[in-house]
Amino acid sequence: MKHLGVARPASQEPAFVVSPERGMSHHPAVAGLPAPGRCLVVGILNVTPDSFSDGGCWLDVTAAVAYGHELHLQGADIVDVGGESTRPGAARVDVDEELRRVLPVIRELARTGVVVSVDTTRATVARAALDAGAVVVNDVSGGLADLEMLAAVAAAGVPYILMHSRGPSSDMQQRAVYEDVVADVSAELDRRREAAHAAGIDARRLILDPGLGFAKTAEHNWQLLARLDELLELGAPLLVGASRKGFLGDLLADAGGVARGVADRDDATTAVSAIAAHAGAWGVRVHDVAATADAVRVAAAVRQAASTQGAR
Ligand code: PMM
Repeated sequence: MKHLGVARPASQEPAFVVSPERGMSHHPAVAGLPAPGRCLVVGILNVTPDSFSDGGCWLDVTAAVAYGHELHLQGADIVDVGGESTRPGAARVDVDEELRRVLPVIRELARTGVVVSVDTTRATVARAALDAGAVVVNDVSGGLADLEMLAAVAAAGVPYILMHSRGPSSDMQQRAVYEDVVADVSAELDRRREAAHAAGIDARRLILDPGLGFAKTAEHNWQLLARLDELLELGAPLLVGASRKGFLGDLLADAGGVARGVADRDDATTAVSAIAAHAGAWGVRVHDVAATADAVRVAAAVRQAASTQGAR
């Protein structure tokens, strides 16, 4: 069941960090973004007609802004606004249309104090979104779709979410071939990170994301989740985006093998988020913010208890 929570003021956040000596790292901080000492909740707001889960829901600016505020009140640390669907097979949207969709929403959310990221692969859209008040660029292409992207982010000096993918959504699943998916994704992320550094993006502002579902089969996604510790060895804050994705639908298929519908994958998503947060992820990108806000606090409490093991 959905519920409307009220965002906790910063003063009530558990002000702890986990001892790295006990094998768990501190929750990493990213310069310029909230650092509550737990995994961050990134709420998804797709202003698109065709995203796989919430496509068509928030095309109206007023409705989209109201929903962004709802996500914020439910506990989203960041609201991620996107104007182009990245579902497998999706066609590209015109740049003017992408701008028309996201800018008014970003402007109003930012004006009212919401921390906003823009989910785009285009430098033009990133620049305009930052001008409108966004403070993070989330690029599912990791800088590969638009060769101006890394320089644009470097010039703006804002945090950059660099996600692993292997080319456009239109045919990405054909490229889901790996020797060892975790080692290969780590190596490819590392190379893109080098490119980001070379372009002038500060390491303190770089977040890496394994890109669940992007050129990955269900088994690849499970391997990446099972071995998040190896991805964390890259030494960068890690964002995990499993929300409502197909591999969860497959996992929860009915007796006839029919995948669970997107609207009924939130509990499984929350379970993934708890696991990722416990493993030390910097953030999780989700549709169901209220449940996730609770889950990341549970994970933080367990990490905290682990760090004080033996305390009387
Ligand atoms: N997934 C989608 C879109 N943007 N961004 C990041 N950083 N990581 C993701 O896993 C990711 C993303 C696709 O999901 P959606 O259509 O529900 O937004």
